[in-house]
Amino acid sequence: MDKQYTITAAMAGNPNVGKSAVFNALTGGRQHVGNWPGKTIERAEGTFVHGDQQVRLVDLPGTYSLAAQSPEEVVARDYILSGEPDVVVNVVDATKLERNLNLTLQVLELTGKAVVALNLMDELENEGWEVDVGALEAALGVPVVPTVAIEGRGCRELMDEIVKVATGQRSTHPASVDYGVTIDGYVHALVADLGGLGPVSRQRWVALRLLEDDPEIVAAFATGEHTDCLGPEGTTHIPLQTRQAVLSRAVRMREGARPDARVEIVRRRFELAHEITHHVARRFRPAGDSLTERVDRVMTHPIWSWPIMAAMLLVVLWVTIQGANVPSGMLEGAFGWLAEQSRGVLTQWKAPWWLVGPLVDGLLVGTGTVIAVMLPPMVIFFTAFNLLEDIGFLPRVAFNLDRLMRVVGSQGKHTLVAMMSFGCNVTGVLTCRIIENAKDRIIAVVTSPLILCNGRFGAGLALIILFFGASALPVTVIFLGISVGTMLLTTWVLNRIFFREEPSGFVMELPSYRLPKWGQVIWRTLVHQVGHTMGRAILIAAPATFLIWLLGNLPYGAPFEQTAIGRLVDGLSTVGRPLGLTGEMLTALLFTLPAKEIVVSSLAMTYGLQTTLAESETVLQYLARTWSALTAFSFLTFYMLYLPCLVTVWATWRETRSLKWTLMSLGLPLLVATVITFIVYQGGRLLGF
Ligand SMILES: Nc1nc2c(ncn2[C@@H]2O[C@H](COP(=O)(O)OP(=O)(O)OP(=O)(O)O)[C@@H](O)[C@H]2O)c(=O)[nH]1
Ligand SMILES: [Mg+2]
Repeated sequence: MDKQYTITAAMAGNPNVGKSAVFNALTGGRQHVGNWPGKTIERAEGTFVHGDQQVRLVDLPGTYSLAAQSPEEVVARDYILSGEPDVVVNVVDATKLERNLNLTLQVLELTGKAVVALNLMDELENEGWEVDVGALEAALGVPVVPTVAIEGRGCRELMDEIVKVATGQRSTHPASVDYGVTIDGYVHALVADLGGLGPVSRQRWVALRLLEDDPEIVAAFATGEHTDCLGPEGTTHIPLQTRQAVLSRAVRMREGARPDARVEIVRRRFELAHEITHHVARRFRPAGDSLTERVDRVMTHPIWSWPIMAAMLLVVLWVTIQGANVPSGMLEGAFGWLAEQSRGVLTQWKAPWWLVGPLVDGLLVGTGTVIAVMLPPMVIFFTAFNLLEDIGFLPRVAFNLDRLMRVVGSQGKHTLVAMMSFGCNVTGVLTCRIIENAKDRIIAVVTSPLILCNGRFGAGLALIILFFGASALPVTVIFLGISVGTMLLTTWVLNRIFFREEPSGFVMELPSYRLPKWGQVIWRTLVHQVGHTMGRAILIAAPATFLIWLLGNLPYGAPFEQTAIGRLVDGLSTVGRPLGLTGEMLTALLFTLPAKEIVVSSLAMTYGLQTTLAESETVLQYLARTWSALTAFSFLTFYMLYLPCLVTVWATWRETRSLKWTLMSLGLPLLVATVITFIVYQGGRLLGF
């Protein structure tokens, strides 16, 4: 049967209430779920079948309101208003009902085709509260389904209500806010003027927004500019004169209104949310000081938070470094054995040199080395990191990082971008969208690549462990410091030199601490981080190492210096000398541009082509033996900071559409890398390292 998506449902709700968790539970999707607000930045789609209905579900970014103040709010509201969704699934955090209902009431003002998923019911109970679901349903006039998204509780019922509301089998009577006689009078008058503009509920909504001086709607009326919120046709079918007449009438009303119309609209809505909550929620166990509050007194303390965060970081890194050694050694042994066996077999079969070389020395040894040195530390580090994310530590780190960002003249949303960039610079660059101020956005985009992403950190950590052994822990901390430090410094410099505008503020909510969900943690670690990074390391490394091998062996039989790689190494060695970098290192870094993860195998190749190794020694072991600490440190400094990977460059271009800024996002990290490596190397030499 040709399956058609008969129903489209959109998720809406405050940040961090479990929208993506509900989405995943309903669709079997794998959207990022974690304990901090602001994870979902783009629309994501999934489907499920319920009875004989196909439902297309759209996950949206979280938003506290539907006022067009920030881009996330606009994404959510434009989509709800675009006319595409047949029903809105409003996910509500039951433990913060009053604040969440403020959004619910705004949604109901837009559409009566809504279902409320009252999520986090388990936490509500733990906190000693209960909600009378029937009474809430009666007060809101739309179905309310209690859910525990992470356990899949309430999903069937939710699907049921989604389908019923969308198909009209269940009629709704959405609650509406009583704005008082004055404002209601204005709204009525404006609705009469707005006759041609879609259904009455939409007219009423537009009238209220005009009274609130909503920038998007006002612009649409003033200039005829298209906006999804006014439906597919926008205002184009209303003559300009009529539009402007409506607008000036609304302005007159707004200016004449006492009390202020904008304040009154918000106040009345809050009042209703408060009333409903008061009516339906009841505490059944006396309040204690919550654990979250007690822990946060220390975690967000201006002084104590720093040593505690440092201690947590040190513990995670220590466990990673200590734990990685044994499995790394075992894997290395296993791959070494495999390579020897394969070489033996291939030689026995009289396979030609051009097959044995790339297959065994390139592919097998290369891939084996990458897996052996990178896999163990990454699995341990990311498991620990994801546990901290699930418990809810990231927003606290962001909260403290925000203090530093303020010092350098950036703050708020840039902090969130920086947090995202730690995962992946591409995501970081995409997150910059939420920054409204164009100049702040550019600064955030071009400084993102200075932050160590998963890939660079994974590969870098493996190399640090290899080169620094017992001192790996302090060295790792220094590199994290260099990364964050250079990001803060360049932000400060850019803020000082180029731009002098007020940065945008941002409120990041500190969610309650939660017990980690192991399934979620393991999935994110293995698939999103380790799988993704190792996948790139192996998939891109294979052709890259093959290419290096080929270019390093042609013409066949020629001495290394006369091959293409040999010439490249020779040429680059002069360039790298002041930074303590050899031609081999720079050649390897050149081949590492597509994906930072492949540095390990590129390095093994550029050195492996020409080095005579001791008995049963791998190239990396050889490097660890022959490189001085200063050489290794200089190389890693340059590697961690130099150019962003190609995907990040592409994302930067897509987001800025500006050649200048794309080049800047290449040039800035390169400049910073060169300067810092120069200081490190020359300083180290002066100090006698
Ligand atoms: N205990 C409990 N935790 C939940 C429940 N639903 C979600 N969570 C947790 O709440 C946190 C937030 O969930 P998400 O699904 O990422 O929230 P979101 O609304 O999509 O967040 P943003 O995309 O950042 O706006 C995660 O740590 C989830 O594991 C629930 O019903 N019970
Ligand atoms: Mg989400």
